[in-house]
Amino acid sequence: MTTKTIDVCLSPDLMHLYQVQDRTVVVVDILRATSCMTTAFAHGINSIMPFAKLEDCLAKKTEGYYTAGERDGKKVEGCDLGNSPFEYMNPELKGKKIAFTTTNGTQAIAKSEGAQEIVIGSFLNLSTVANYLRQGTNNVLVVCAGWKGKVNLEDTLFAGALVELLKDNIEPDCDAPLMAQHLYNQGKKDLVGFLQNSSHVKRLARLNIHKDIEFCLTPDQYTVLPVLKNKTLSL
Ligand code: 3SL
Repeated sequence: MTTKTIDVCLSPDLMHLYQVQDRTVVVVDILRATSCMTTAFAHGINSIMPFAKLEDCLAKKTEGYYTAGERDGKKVEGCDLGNSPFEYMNPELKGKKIAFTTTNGTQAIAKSEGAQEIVIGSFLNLSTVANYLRQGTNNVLVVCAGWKGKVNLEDTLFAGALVELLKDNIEPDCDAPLMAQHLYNQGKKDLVGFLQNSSHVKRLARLNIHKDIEFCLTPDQYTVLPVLKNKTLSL
């Protein structure tokens, strides 16, 4: 039996370096898009349609979708929802469809198009993602959403957590997974503290959303695994 491999794309702008057609891609945007998506499904949302462009997202309103929009950390005017995981715990959203666009997370999903399979990862469903990848037959690529093409710590830490959890089953493909794994092992005892000087934590702290940061860095709150099929995420 050949050993499966795991690689990490540290920014969507590096996607041209990776072949995805035979891989399971895990898209991650810890702060906060994929954490919101995980939370939404755990609280009973029916489906999420991710959009790179705001206007495409807003157009879905006429088809009965709730719209969720974030740019530069702030809720987009005219959207029903922003990008705090706590908004997605609202029982009124149960069974509803959401059209979703964010600065980086939904762009990373768009750039992963063509993958054999796309799943959504966050610390909130970390073990569920790891178990799924362990049982699957595909090689894995973790796509970090980063920030406007730049690498960030929090998505890299999540990639490292996956590499660490899968180390007995899936082999690192290159140096990015090894680097991410080292980083995670350094920071795992106190992820919030480890990230205190990171650029996006500082950005979000200016918006006064420490609660979101702490929640998004809490492993294994949920067991859902959102999967993209026909441009729509569902369970
Ligand atoms: O860029 C994104 O996709 C967002 O998750 C960024 S923020 O956390 O809402 O600022």
